[in-house]
Amino acid sequence: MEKSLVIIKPDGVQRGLIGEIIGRLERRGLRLAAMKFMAVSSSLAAQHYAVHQGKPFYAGLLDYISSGPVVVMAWEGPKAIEAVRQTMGATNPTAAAPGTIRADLALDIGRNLIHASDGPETAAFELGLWFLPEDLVSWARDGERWVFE
Ligand code: IDP
Ligand code: MG
Repeated sequence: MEKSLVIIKPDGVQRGLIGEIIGRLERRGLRLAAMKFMAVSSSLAAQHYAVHQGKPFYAGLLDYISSGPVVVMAWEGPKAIEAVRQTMGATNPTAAAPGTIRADLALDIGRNLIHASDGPETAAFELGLWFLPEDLVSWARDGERWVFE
């Protein structure tokens, strides 16, 4: 089953939106496979966002992601990567579709609450960066056949 690496960024934690964000992913039907609450070191932040090195917002982005604790999760399901990106909404909250996490709960591109993997290769890299293989729990929910065909 496809997995996506999702982070509730420090603004989501500080604003008390952990439950709201998890609730949206849970209600969508995605299945939680791993979760931890942690501080982000500057070296982990740099590895996670290495792809953005050199961009004007890079330094601010590293400060932002390591400015407070985060919730890091793996969510799985059919087309989980695409499904989470859709539920999350576009990078800039004011360009995100209404009904998405970013449009409904955020305003600024630099305070957009949540990270999610953007493709299968990114997901594999990010899951390996944030979790050990044994952190990923293999399980099935009762009643899952009513969500996964
Ligand atoms: P994504 O989070 O939707 O995948 P990316 O383009 O991968 O968006 O950018 C990573 C993160 O960098 C964004 O979520 C946002 O926090 C930050 N970011 C992207 N573009 C800007 C910008 O123009 N100004 C400030 N922060 C930005
Ligand atoms: Mg991205």
